[in-house]
Amino acid sequence: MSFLRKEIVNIKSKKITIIGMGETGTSAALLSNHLGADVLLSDINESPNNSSVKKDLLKYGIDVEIGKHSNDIYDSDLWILSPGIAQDSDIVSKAQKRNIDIISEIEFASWFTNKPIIGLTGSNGKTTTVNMLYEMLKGDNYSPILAGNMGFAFSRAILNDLNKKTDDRIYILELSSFQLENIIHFKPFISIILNITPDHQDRYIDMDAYVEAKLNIISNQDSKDFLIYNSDDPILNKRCKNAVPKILSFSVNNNSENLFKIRDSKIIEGDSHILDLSKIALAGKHNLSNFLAASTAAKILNISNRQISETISNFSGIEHRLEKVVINNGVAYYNDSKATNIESVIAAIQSFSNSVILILGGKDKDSNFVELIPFIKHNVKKIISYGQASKKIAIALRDAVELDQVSSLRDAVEVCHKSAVPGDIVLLSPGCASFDQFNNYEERGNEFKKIVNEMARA
Ligand code: UMA
Ligand code: ADP
Repeated sequence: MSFLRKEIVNIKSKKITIIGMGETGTSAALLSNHLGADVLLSDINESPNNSSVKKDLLKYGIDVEIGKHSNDIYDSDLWILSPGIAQDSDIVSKAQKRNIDIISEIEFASWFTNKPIIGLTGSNGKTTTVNMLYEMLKGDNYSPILAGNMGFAFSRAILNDLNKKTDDRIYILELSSFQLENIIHFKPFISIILNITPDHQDRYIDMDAYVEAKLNIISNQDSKDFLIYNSDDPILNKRCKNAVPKILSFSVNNNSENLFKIRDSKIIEGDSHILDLSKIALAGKHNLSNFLAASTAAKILNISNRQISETISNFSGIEHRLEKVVINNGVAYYNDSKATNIESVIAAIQSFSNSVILILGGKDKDSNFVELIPFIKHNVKKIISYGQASKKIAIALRDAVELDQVSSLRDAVEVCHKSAVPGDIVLLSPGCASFDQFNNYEERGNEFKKIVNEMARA
């Protein structure tokens, strides 16, 4: 059995193994079971949550194993791999040796729709920008659905749409590099690449491998499709210029080739004045870049300039991304828990002109914290490092700025509270993953907000 030609893909009665039982695996299991496949869902972890999901899935007749990957996983025509499972893991190598076709869940779900797909990737700004685009598209002509890395699996969206009349459906997919590994046919009508800067270097052999995974987004596009890319990004500039699809770029620098231009502190499109930069609801040059990306895609889809400018002036951001928590004694506290790599920390620092006390730390992703030095010199007066990466951060930055090393997030906030004076910004922009002390970045951001609000009330 081969899945290499999309027109002959038929999964009825095929044996499908799905590895990982999070949102991705569970949704892929429900979709493939619904379409008549013989499914085995396997997860190494026997958590209470997995036990409860297993109970639910058994009701659908889906075979589930938890707490192990048994040899049954290799008795399969096709593997769907959750994004958290690395290509070089033992089970993947064994499946490859047995010539089992391995695909990502995004690839899998895309087999079951002919509706247009907008695929968006990048190292930073994905969730923010897909939400901006969603706001621009919802209206009379389109019925957009957001799915992918933002937390709602594409398979779940496809399953919900089966047997529904959805003529105006358009899927807006947020895609991580992990989800773009193991792509065979996946072909967005519009692909958007926001930026490529180092991230997930603990997973990839080198930066090139990470870049290649991201660029898989355009690998099946043809000359009728579109690619929108950030021409301010040196890697993208080099790699996208000669791509096969129709190319549109965006830039926060006044680039004459772009659909949207920045001129005299205004966003301009052709002869139309879209908006004064001062009217943009979200702070930071990085968010202007995100808006230009979303607006360019909206324009391809004939969205009016009015709808675009209304979205830019009203869109107030997403939780855990430079989110203002409280002003306490003249000190503003910001939760940027989703800043899990160096570039997003730089974007956060550059969004403020006031003095910043910066909390960095968490689980290191093999990042080079020294890259922060030119930026912290600008307006960061103190750094508090905490968690597993605290020592590595301290070694990298202690000669450049006053730095305190603590163990927990609570300790870090307490030090900030004591050190800050009116006019300062206290910024949690950790530059690391959360998994050393929290289940995810949301939990870390919520804990930060809880501590900060407690202190404000005390
Ligand atoms: N597992 C195994 N065997 C292994 C390794 C793991 O069974 O050898 C199991 C784990 O026990 C766990 C499951 O696999 O139960 C986890 O799968 P997963 O990590 O792929 O998690 P999902 O819950 O399916 O979430 C994934 C994305 N996670 C990752 O890419 C790590 C979610 O992105 C995404 O929202 C979701 O699919 C829906 O599409 C999160 C993320 O951190 C937010 N993404 C990274 C980022 O944004 O930087 C890429
Ligand atoms: P992603 O989904 O790619 O992780 P998010 O929109 O969730 O992106 O934002 C993650 C972090 O990156 C936040 O700290 C946010 O402030 C920052 N950020 C958003 N857009 C950009 C950008 N274009 N460049 C750099 N950092 C950005």
